[in-house]
This record gives sequence, C-alpha cells and structure tokens, in this order.
Amino acid sequence: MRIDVFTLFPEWFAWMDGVRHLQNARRQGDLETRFFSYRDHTVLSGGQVDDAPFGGGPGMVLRVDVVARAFEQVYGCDAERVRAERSVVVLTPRGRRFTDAVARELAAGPPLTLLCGRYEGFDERIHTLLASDAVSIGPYVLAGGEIPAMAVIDACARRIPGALGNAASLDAESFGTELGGRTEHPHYTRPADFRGHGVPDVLLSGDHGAVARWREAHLGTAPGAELGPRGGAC
Ligand code: 6GU
Repeated sequence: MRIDVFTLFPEWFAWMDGVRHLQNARRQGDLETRFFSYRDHTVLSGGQVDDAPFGGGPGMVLRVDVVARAFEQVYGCDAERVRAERSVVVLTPRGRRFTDAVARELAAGPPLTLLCGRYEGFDERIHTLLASDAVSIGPYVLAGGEIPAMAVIDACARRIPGALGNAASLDAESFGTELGGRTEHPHYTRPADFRGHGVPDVLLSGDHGAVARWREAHLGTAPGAELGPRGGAC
C-alpha cells in the first residue's frame, strides 16, 4: 500500500513511525507513507496556500493552484492526471462516511493520496478537477483533515497481511465479515475477580462450545448496543 498525505503539518504524522502495526507493514515492504507540505510547493509569497472566499464570508479556502502545483512537483505529471492512477481522497466533513467497508475498499484500491485542509475548506475545483473521492470520519467538524487522515491510514494499513500480530484477529473483530458487520463480544482477562466483580462463569468453564455460544449471543447488534457512558448500552 502506498499512501501520500498532503498537509500543512507533515510533522504531525511523525508519531505514526512508532506505531507497531504500521512498522510491521512497513518492514514487510507492504506499506509506504509519504508526507508533503503544501507550503513547500506554493509559489505565493510567504508560503501562502489559502485565500479569502469569493463572495465574502469568514475563513480561508485552500487554493486549487497550490494543490495542482504540489501534485505536479511530486508526481511529475499534469495534476489532473494524478487521479487516473491513484485514489485522490479529500478529507472533509462533506465527504462520504468512512466505514470499515470504505477502509477495505481504499486498502484494496490504487495508491492513495490524502488531501488535508484547514480553514473553511477546499476550493471546489480541488474536488471537481483533482480529487476522485471525499471522506468524512463522522458527523462533527474538526479543525482540519489531519486526524481523519491518520484514522484512514490506521484503518487501511492494519488490513495489510502481517500488520497485526494475529491475522485471524482481522475477520473476527468488530465490523469484520465473520461477524456480519456486528461489533465484538466483551472480553475478559485476569484477574478473574476484581474487587468483587467477577467474570461470566462460562468463560472459565473450558467448554469451547459454550464459550462460542456465549460470545455469539453477546455480539453487538448496532445500533443501540454500542458501549456508551459508564460502559452501558446507549
Ligand atoms: Cl474528514 N475533516 C474535518 N475537518 N472535519 C471532519 C472530518 C473531516 N470528518 C469529520 N469531521
């Protein structure tokens, strides 16, 4: 998997170098991440990358010419041709919702280019001329696309074989195919008694069939079964 991120803050992503499943994927040669700063590619004075919206209004808008020039310098081809070879995904609250199915789709597709914005948003021509997709990680507004980009990288990269210690954990986990899109059952480990709070007897019984039935019966059946405040269903 090859993932390029364009951002004003490439250094924010440095912590991802230390993340175990990303390290595993990188070491196997199945993951390559690169981070580019729009500012390194702008020709505008003072490293400017944004501008006031036509028609007025608050905030600033990421300029299409800045993104186009960054693409041309990084990919060495016409900016509008990049999306023929890669999935060019804008991170924006206007995008389609990022789900496990979208993660699987992106992980299985062409190399990824993730575009992070700050400010009010992206010039619309970034969407229409340069991008091929737009993704949002949820119904709330963040100050920029960097945290969503990290979520996309994490969710996609852990699907690379060998990224996780135990490959089986991929399918049996929440939202995986084996669970039919449901969330995982609860887990328990030692101590069996924590301040008077025990563990379901069946999990200590050694009866694998009974354990499997208990887990099946305790799968999440969203919506409504998610963990919420104080660990209860909400
Ligand atoms: Cl992808 N970007 C921003 N700025 N806010 C968001 C988001 C993305 N997804 C949810 N909120």
